[in-house]
Amino acid sequence: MKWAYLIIVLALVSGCVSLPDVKKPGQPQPQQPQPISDSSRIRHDSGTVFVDMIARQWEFVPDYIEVKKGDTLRIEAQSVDTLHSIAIPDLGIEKALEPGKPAVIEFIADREGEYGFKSTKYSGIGFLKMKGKIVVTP
Ligand SMILES: [Cu+2]
Repeated sequence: MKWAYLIIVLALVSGCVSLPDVKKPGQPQPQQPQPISDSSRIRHDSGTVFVDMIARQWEFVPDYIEVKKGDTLRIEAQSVDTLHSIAIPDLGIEKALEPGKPAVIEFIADREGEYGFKSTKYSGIGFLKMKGKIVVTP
């Protein structure tokens, strides 16, 4: 019996097993992630548009990017929670976004139009909402 007790204690201490998180009434709820301003993550610099993008359940921030035809678009994307991806089907681009492993997408926006992007990895119930748009203006 002592051994069984010791094993349970070790499992709890090591984090293999966790006790259910008991919510006490009156305790503050955990904070939701704050929305991050889109424009703060987009920087224009002499013909290149730099985008510092995050992917999370279940959105891209920013989810709307406008560039001028001829601009170079450089997107550095990273997941802040679980496995996502960023795919731009019309451009044949797809990159997996593993947490902690940023991916870079860079291309010259040489055709006007709208290019949708999305996550193609199932990342939970809301993953179909993970969409955005790149607009290339004249
Ligand atoms: Cu996703």
